[in-house]
Amino acid sequence: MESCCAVGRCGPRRPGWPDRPDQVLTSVTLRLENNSRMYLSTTATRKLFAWSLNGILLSFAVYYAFYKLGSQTKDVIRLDASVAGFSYRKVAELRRPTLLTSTIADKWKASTWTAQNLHEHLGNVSAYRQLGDPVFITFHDNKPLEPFVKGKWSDFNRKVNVSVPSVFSGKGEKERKDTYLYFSQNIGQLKPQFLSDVQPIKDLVLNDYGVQINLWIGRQGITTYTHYDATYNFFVQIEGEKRFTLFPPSTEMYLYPCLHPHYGHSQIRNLTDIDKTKFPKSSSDVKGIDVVLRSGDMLVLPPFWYHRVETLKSSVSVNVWNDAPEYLLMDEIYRKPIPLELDWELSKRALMTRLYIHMLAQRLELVSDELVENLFLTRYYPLHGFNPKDADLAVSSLAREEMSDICSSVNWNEHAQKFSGAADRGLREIIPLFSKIADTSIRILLLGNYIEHLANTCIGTERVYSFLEQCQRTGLS
Ligand SMILES: O=C(O)CCC(=O)C(=O)O
Repeated sequence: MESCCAVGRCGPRRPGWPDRPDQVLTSVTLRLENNSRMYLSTTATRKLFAWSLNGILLSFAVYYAFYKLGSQTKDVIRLDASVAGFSYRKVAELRRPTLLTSTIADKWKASTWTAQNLHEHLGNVSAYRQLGDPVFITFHDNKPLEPFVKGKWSDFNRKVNVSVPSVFSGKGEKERKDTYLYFSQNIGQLKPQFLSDVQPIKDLVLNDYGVQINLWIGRQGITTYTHYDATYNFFVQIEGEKRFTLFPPSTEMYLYPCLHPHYGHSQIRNLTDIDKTKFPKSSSDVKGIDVVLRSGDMLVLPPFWYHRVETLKSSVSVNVWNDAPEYLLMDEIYRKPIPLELDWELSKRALMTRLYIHMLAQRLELVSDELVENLFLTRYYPLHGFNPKDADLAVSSLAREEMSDICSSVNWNEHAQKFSGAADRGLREIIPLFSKIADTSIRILLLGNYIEHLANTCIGTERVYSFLEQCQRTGLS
């Protein structure tokens, strides 16, 4: 059976951007400084960078500088991007959040965008609207909602047609003070002029696939909730101010399941005062790194870093997403066949899936029981098991009985002997791909997504919760 990609994969999906300029690589010459005024940019160092064309030496120096600065300050690293030979790619590939000034975006016509001139060029825009709540979690348009979720799309997203000044004033179709409007759109879908206003851009285009440029317009108070993206992100503040709060991929964020419209986002609403009964694996607060972006600043945000973004002053921003290599790897993994047949009876499919997950974890030197327990307790339990009366998920009692019967009646050893050959053939295809994901936290995150995908594809959306619940209750080994 070929696996399909019904489940959200490595992070909020991005539609492709059709017109991509070619990329050009430049050698690296950097001037580094950080908030606390610790300079690496002594004259000697700069001369060394400027004179030397030795890539290895330069890379070593840059790595060393990031290591030194990163270990001595909690602040994000700051660099001046105007130095000759500066490379956006090198900085992005170091995967450390970095704030750049004097960037290529200073040359954009877009750097002169204001609410007024954008209004003249854009006319009315289709903005997301929320009443009473400035925190935006999803930006989806009319995607079919999985049967797994109790809500309707209207609970998650509403859009209204408004002018740019209305987006800033919050006065959309209703004159309510607590109306929050947020405009976020792929620039490729706007008039061609918008793309020409963000030229030159080739230095920010790292791949010849999966690149998207977006425009964000919103008023003070609007907040994009904590989530990760499977993309390198060059985020340019054109007007106003935004505060990014950043968390490394190793942070336990209690993500929404992949089948939930909020997937890729944290379920924890208040990271500074965490409810330990609902989210027991967290410490009582999770401290992020705050970075304030002002007009002309560019944040280089690495893939899989969690970020929460608050608009401090009414804001216009443009960003460039480039799919991370992990995104491509997962694409390849999701296309590999899963070694079972969909016309097998349910119990056989469930047992095979369970065995497959167990062997997959083992081959990646992880303890399968811990992996599945963690997946269930962090993504699923808080949404349903914690408070079934107020639950967000549609979990049927029939599915729970079915899964409980299957898992309690089986002789695992006999089953494992029978199917391990087939499982082994499937795993030989995907283990080398998972092994290429160097960062352990990212690998475990994406493995969790893949396990959800296996359960969804092989056993059915409405049984995913009960399947994982039973696996964590009975264990897999
Ligand atoms: O600016 C925002 O509100 C959100 C930006 C964001 O999440 C991103 O660029 O990935």
